[in-house]
Amino acid sequence: MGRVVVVSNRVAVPRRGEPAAGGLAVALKDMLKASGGLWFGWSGETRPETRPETRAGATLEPRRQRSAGIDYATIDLSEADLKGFYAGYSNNTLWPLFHFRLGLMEYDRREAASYRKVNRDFAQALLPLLGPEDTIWIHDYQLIPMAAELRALGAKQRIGFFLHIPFPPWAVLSALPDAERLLRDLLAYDLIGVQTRRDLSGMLNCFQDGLGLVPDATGGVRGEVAGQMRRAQLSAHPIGIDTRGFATLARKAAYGPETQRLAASLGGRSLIVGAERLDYTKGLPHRMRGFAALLARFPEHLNKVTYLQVAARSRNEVASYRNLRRELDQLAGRINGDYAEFDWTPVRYVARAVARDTLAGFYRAARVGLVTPLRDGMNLVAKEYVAAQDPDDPGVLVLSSFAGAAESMEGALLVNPLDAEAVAEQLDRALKMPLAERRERWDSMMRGLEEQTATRWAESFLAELEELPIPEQDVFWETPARN
Ligand code: GDG
Repeated sequence: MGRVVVVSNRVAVPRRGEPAAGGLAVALKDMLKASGGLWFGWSGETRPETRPETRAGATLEPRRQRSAGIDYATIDLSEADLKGFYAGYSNNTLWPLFHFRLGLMEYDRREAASYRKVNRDFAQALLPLLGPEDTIWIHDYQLIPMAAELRALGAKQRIGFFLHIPFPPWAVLSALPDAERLLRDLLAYDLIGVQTRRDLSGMLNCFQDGLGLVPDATGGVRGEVAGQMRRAQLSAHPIGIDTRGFATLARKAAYGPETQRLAASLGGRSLIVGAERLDYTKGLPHRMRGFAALLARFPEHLNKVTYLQVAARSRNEVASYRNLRRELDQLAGRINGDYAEFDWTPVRYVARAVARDTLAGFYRAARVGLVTPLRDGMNLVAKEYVAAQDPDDPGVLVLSSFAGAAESMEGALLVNPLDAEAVAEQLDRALKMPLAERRERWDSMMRGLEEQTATRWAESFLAELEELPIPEQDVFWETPARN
């Protein structure tokens, strides 16, 4: 039996004294520990351009570390790579495109070349660390071409890919000048996992309309990549959280000093909570306008409700993120200017991250979780909010129908985040919802979350990958003489 080798753009090697990581990292680490696996990716550090390994054609030597039973191998990126591959093509081209935001997408051929170069660097650095029986699991939009690069170098192992963000249909994807190449890159994987049925249909539509590949009866597509005919299986594997662990964290945090201070400061008012990275896909300005519409249309909530928005700063190197920050600063200021009383501030806007347990306590203290992204692969905040509730007196989740989570969280009040009046109506409904209905809705969502955990997600993806028929090339790996 080989190991599982996880590849992700960022690898967070745990340092002593650091707080416990989020559910996804925990699930992956448990799985890696069990398989004696390896985690490979970018260290988060940059290296000077003058170092010899920065020269074209030179293979990067990964830094090896072992921590808590897991092997880590990381490489540094140059400043130029960081700009072209990461800030440029990954976050300023693919991220807006995959979230259906064509107006924000920028394209630059040099950045596209940098994206490909870094994927090749990753493949070259990983290849010598691989054994023939290993199963490789590559994550997310930054690394789509990595399997094609590994195949071009001769890798025959099973390689799976999981996309954490949405996948748009061809009508949207075709705006990308490299769209066909990117689709072809995907064919180098044995299994492509997406979050939802909606993403799956987007991807199948792209293969069909973009490459003319008709999916077979079991949801696979067959096509040529790196000089080989390959078949990629496509399937939806919705990600979950460590539901029990998060519920425990929230229960404990409720007695912690931060949650106690928050509760005392509310003066008996209901709390609406939102928490995410400060990202334009999360619909923060629309959400603030929805909250303002609640105060305008339903004056009975004036001085009775407080909206706390935690917005952890993110990707400050990209201009659209800096613009968003300015817009939110203004909006929060204006809503408070319009509606505040000398003893009540309707919007509390915190533009930085809070500790994970503090956040869990805040979720539990909130009567409403307001999660209204304009597009989202899944959205774990929605799941965490539900897991954090007090079963005897649970709050209500108001959720965007454009979050992947909406496919499986039927107990939420679904809303189109672009319609401020609709957000206001659902907030009003949530704030007035009787206990019996809150319990019923919460029970149904919590049952789903207990089944669909992060661990189950990782297990089901890997089980499907490992059950796929071994491609013929694997035989050649064992006996290269036959080639
Ligand atoms: C991508 C996809 C998909 C937020 N604020 C703070 C904080 N958070 C934590 C949340 C949650 C995580 O960050 C955010 O996860 P999401 O799933 O909501 O969103 P993305 O970061 O965009 O993740 C997404 C996910 O991948 C997994 O596949 O669901 O659709 O876009 O865990 O709690 N954590 C702390 N302080 C904060 O202020 N400590």
